[in-house]
Parts: sequence; C-alpha cells; structure tokens
Amino acid sequence: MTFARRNSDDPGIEEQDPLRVVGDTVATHCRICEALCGILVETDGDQVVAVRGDPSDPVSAGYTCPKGRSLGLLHHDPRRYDAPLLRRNDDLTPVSWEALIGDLDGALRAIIDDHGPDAVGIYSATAAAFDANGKRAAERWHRLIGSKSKYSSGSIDTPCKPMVAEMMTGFAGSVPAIDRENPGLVLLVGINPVVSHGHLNAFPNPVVAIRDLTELGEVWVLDPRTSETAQLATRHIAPRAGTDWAVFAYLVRELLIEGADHPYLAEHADGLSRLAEAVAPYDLTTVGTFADVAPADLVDLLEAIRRHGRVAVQTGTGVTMSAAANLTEWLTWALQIVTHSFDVPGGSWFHPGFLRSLDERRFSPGVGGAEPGPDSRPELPRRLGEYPVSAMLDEIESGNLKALFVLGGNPITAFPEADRTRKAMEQLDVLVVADIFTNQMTRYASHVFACTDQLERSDLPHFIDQFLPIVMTKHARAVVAPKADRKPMWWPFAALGERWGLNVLGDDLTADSATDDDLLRKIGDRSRSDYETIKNQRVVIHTPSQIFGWLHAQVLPEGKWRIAPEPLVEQLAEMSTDPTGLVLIPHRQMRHLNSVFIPTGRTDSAGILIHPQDASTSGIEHGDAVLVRSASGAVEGRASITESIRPGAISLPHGFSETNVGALTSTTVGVDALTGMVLQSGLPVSVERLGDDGD
Ligand SMILES: Nc1nc2c(c(=O)[nH]1)N[C@H]1C(S)=C(S)[C@@H](COP(=O)(O)OP(=O)(O)OC[C@H]3O[C@@H](n4cnc5c(=O)[nH]c(N)nc54)[C@H](O)[C@@H]3O)O[C@H]1N2
Ligand SMILES: Nc1nc2c(c(=O)[nH]1)N[C@H]1C(S)=C(S)[C@@H](COP(=O)(O)OP(=O)(O)OC[C@H]3O[C@@H](n4cnc5c(=O)[nH]c(N)nc54)[C@H](O)[C@@H]3O)O[C@H]1N2
Ligand code: SF4
Ligand SMILES: [Mo]
Repeated sequence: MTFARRNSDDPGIEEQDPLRVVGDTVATHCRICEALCGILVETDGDQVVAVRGDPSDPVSAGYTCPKGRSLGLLHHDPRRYDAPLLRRNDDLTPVSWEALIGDLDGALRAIIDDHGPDAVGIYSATAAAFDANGKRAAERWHRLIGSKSKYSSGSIDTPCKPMVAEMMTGFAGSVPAIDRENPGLVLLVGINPVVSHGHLNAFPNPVVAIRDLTELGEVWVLDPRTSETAQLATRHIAPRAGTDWAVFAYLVRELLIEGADHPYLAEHADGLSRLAEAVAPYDLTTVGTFADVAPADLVDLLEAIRRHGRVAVQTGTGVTMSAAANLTEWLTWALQIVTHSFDVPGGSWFHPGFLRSLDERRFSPGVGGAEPGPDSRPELPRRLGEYPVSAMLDEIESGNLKALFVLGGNPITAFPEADRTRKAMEQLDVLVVADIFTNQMTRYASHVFACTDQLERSDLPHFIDQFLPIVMTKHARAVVAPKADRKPMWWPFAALGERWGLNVLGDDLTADSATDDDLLRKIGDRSRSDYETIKNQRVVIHTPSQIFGWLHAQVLPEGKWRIAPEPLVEQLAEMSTDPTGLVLIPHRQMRHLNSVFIPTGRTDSAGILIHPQDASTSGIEHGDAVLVRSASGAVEGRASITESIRPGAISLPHGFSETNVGALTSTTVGVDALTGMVLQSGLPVSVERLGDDGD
C-alpha cells in the first residue's frame, strides 16, 4: 500500500528552489502550533515587514491563521526580553550572559550541595516543544546533573493518550491518524480543529480538511458546544459534558453483538470477553438518559458505523481533560479495534514519523505501568520519566524542589490553584524563566533567559512531524539575526554544563562554537534522510512502501491488541451514570494560544459561555459580572449568553491572568489516579450573578 496524497505529488514541491528567497522573502513555517503552516516572511533589513501563507506548502496550501501572520509584530514587540535578566535587590536587571550564568552556577551548586540534584526541576512546556535544540539541550543538561524532577505540559494536556496507547499496543507513541485519502466515517470527540488546528494530530488548513472529509465520507462531531467544527460536520450530537465514555461503551456493546469483525478479533485481540463484560451494562436507555441524548441519535450513530463498517475517531482536550479521560480514550480505541478500523485503509493509519522513523525500530512492549511520584505526593504516578504537574506545588512547598527552570511555559495560567501557584513560584530559591515575552511569570523569575524567537533560529519539528497529515518533515531557517542580546535556548544550558564538566551538546561542540545547524544536524542525520538534504529541500516528503500494517507487524505484542487493560476495566467498574449538575468545560479561541500574547490586533476575551436556560435559572443576563465557584476556588468574569453551549455546561478558556480558570481547578480534587491529570473538563461548578458593584 502506498500513501500518495492528493497534493503531495504536486510537481515542484520537492524540486523547488530550496530556500525560495524571492527578493527579501523567505519561505519557512510557523511554529506556534502543530499545524506548522508554510509561511512567506518578508523582511526589509532587520525589519520583518509581513508574514503570509505559502501556497506551495503541501499541507497548509497557503492557509495561515491570525497568530501566524502576527509573528513579525511579535518579533518587534517592545515587551520582548532583549537581554538576560538577573534579580538583584528585588529588581530584574539586564546583565551579560556570562554574569547570568556565573550567578546561576553558584546558586545551583549551593542547592545541589545541600539538597541533591532532585531539588533542581525543569518544566518543559508548550513553546519548548517547538524548539528542538533548546528542549534537547535543557533535557540533556538536566539528565546529566542526575535530577529526577522533570515535568512537562503533557501531564496537564493529554496523559491519557500515551498511557492508553502503551497499555493497548505496548508503545506509548502509537498515535492513530484518519485515513484522509480514503475516509469513511470520522468521529471528532471533544476536539475543535477549526480553531485549535488539532490535538496531537495536526489539522492544517482545517476548514478545507473537514470539508474534504465530509465530501468523501461523513464527519460526526460529539461536543456539548456547537463548535466551529460542529458547524461544518455532517452531524452534531451534543451529549452532556463528561459522558462520552458511556456513549462509547454503548457503541462497543452493540457492535460486539452485531457489526464487529469477529474473525479479525479472534486473531488480533486479547481480552475480548473481559471487554464485553465491562461494557454490558451500557444499554441504550441507560446511556441515552445519562448523556441526555435522544436514543434515536445514538441509534443513528451506531447504524452509521455499521453502514460504513469502519470508523476513525479523533479525540481532543474535551476528552483528555475529563474525569473519564482514560476510559473514553480506551473505549474509542476498542470501538476502532472491534470494527477492524486501525492500521487499514478507510480507518486510521499509525504515523511512522520522519525525523524519528518509528517503523524501522525494534520495540520491547511496555504495559503502561508507572513508578511512584515524588516524596511529597508518592501516590501520583511517574510516567515516561516525568512526574505529573499536579505534584509540583507540593514538591515546592515541602522544600523538595528549590530551583525550577520554566522552558517556554506559564505555570501561573496553566496550573491549577492559581494563587497557590504564585506563592509556590515566590518560595523557590531559583526560578529560571526561559521565554521570549514578559508575562505573569516575570515578577517571580530570579533569572531570565532572553531566548531567540522562531524567526531568529533554525529548527526541525522533532517529535512533531509525526503528527502531520502526511509523512514529511520541514526545515525552518532563521529569517533574521537575533535582536539585541537574545540567545538560543540551548546556549545557557551548554554554558552551564561546561562549567560543570558536562558535555551537553555532544561531540566537541561548545557553547561558543556551536551553531543551530550543528545541533540540528544530529537530529536530521538520524532521520529518514540527512540534514543537508532536509535543509536544502526545506520540505521533504516520504512515500513509505507500507503505511498500513506496520503497527500489527512490528509493535503489537504477538500481533495482538490488549483490548481490555485491567486498570481501565477497574476504572470503568467504578463509574456512575448519575447525572451531574452544572460543570465547567474548556474551549480554545483563534487569536491566542494558551497564555501566549500574540499581537493579532483584535484580542479574544475571557467571556464565560452560558446557555440561556442556565442563565435565567440564576438570573444572569448577557454581559453581567458573574462569580463561578468550584470546590477549590472562585473566579469572576462576564457572562456571554449563547445557544452554542448546551444546558448544564459553562465554558471558560484558559490562559487569561484576570479571569484565570486555574482558580477553579485543583491538584487534589478530581486528580486522576492513573495519570495524575488535573480535572479541567466536566468540573462541578456553580455560577451566580454579582451585584452591580461587583459583590
Ligand atoms: N487557536 C488556538 N489553537 C490552539 C490552542 C489555543 O489556545 N488557541 N492551544 C493548543 C493546545 S496547547 C492544545 S492542547 C490544542 C487543543 O486542541 P482541542 O482539543 O481541539 O481544543 P479545543 O479547541 O478547546 O476543543 C475542545 C473541544 O472539546 C469540547 N468539550 C469540552 N468538554 C467536552 C466533553 O465533555 N465532551 C466532548 N465530547 N467535548 C467536550 C469543547 O466544547 C471544545 O469544542 O489546541 C492547540 N491549538
Ligand atoms: N483550566 C485549564 N488549564 C489548562 C488548560 C485548559 O484548557 N484549562 N490547558 C492546558 C494545556 S492543553 C496546556 S498545553 C497548558 C499550557 O501550559 P504552558 O505551556 O505552561 O503555557 P503557555 O501559555 O503555552 O506558555 C507558553 C510560553 O512560551 C513563551 N514562548 C513563546 N514563544 C517562545 C519561544 O520561541 N521560546 C521560548 N523559550 N518561549 C516562548 C510564551 O511567551 C509563553 O510564556 O495549559 C494547560 N492548562
Ligand atoms: S494554524 Fe496559525 S498558529 Fe498554527 S501553525 Fe498555522 S499560522 Fe501558525
Ligand atoms: Mo496543550
């Protein structure tokens, strides 16, 4: 089976002028989100004049969103960090990089001497994932100092996905992707690619992508909100928030009775009878009532699956942040396995990666087990070499964590218990913020690494290209020289390492002699191609001989899915189908990414979406000041009354410092036992109108 994409064989893509420098225009790609849209950056000397979509990009095809087009303004924004900063007598002062590293060296040595290396933590967050060299150097430095205190934003985003993948296939990096060439029935559950451009799997040019899927097949959306994606779907079902797991239990139950591929299952699934027992209670009446969906809608969905025979499911944060995240993820996989939809045309393929060629590896299957958490929260699981973020505040408060490096992240808006997070940041002896922009973290930083932005550094999408819709990689070269005294994020880690006799960059590379290219070469040369080719071609597409089937052949233990992992069966047995009261759910907006300020001109606001029925019960009118309370805290905001959200759920985006949804979430209440994930979707809340004077 070959995998030729409709536009991947567009003549010229691979032969085009490598760097495509047209006058002062450079072709590169945006690295704000996983869509990695091709962009053309126009410069005039040091000035970035304009950023627009690159029509020749094989997947984004000229599409960009307002964030990408604002990269030039971001590059020149006066609130950017231009030089390293050191806190002296309460003030952050610009210093030389040497002075900053010298001070940090002394402070970290003292901490390690007194408390050991585990007292030094790193939090590798969203922007670090798009800085291949920076992330690799930071993580290598941290490994070399011997610390176990590693955290990442993955643990407050989607820890269920790698865990369920490992439990069911043996490999945490198994990520199913829709067969977009030959789609049948596609289910999008708690994901809104038209705004987010995907969750794990990227959706560049999303409106066109969804339209293609609806024209070639059908797209059904499950979302308590009439999201922008739901508006384009073949069919939209709006179950009560947090009930998806029961919908999938019902579908699996019914398909096992009629519609499953039993001959395939006999050969390729372990634990089928355990699965059948586990889903047996979830009949139409029980699930229809619990999910508050008309039984006819559920039957229609079931019939659509039977009609197509196969189904491809993609989930997003509406699922991964819910209390039943693990169960929904598991049952969507179970649905796809019982219908023989995985690793076959018309269903989903598993991306073999470009920079990391997964299909050429030898796998030793894992079981999805975990190690104990850190000393202050041993009950929390350590997975894939990381502690969950839900443990970090206790680690700081108990004095176990004394120094923290925040790499391209913003705990104050991303973590639960926003006030407690602020206090914890204050309590640290050393807080290194590696960022490009002044934000809520600045006032707590003891040391600031003023990092180069994406237009100032070269890059490869290491660990990201495997989420693109085709097997390809892209090289980004620096478009402009680093402004002022900004340095690449890898530099301070290399320099610190050198002071301690640690070889962070490998070979004989040193902080002062190495370039972005030298470091990227190590990634590119281990890929399906080599660095020089990738750099020269800029966009390299790989047409694998076998896109379907490699997971069965190389990953699955003895060619079999573990279809009913015991920890998940046990979690399912504990679930209740009693309807919940009002809950909070997340949603994302087009003009900002998490807390990242991007000067798009118009900004999104933190309005609290509320259905007219819930608003009238609480006497709330559009634009009223309201107070939202959870078991852990309260936050004020403005009501935005809309029919687009179903009754029983309100929605507030995260990433805002005033209306900070982190005030409502918790590091203990609702934290998942298997992943340590914080409950961020389906969180019980109440809402009340505030008086005109705000009380
Ligand atoms: N423009 C923009 N793009 C982004 C980001 C951003 O902030 N802005 N953030 C990036 C990041 S870090 C991530 S992780 C991804 C996330 O990408 P997505 O997961 O696609 O995130 P959302 O766009 O919030 O879509 C989640 C959807 O889940 C729905 N939902 C909420 N609760 C439930 C539920 O219980 N059941 C179901 N079925 N649906 C539910 C919400 O209404 C919403 O439409 O987006 C990335 N891209
Ligand atoms: N209640 C609630 N909480 C949530 C969520 C939710 O939906 N609801 N979403 C969760 C999710 S999915 C995520 S991923 C996390 C996000 O959590 P984080 O990753 O911690 O937060 P971001 O706001 O994405 O922070 C990105 C930072 O990177 C900086 N930055 C931008 N470009 C660069 C660069 O090139 N280099 C460097 N070094 N820095 C750069 C930005 O200025 C910003 O400070 O939040 C999580 N928290
Ligand atoms: S969708 Fe927007 S932010 Fe994401 S890569 Fe494309 S232009 Fe950049
Ligand atoms: Mo995320």
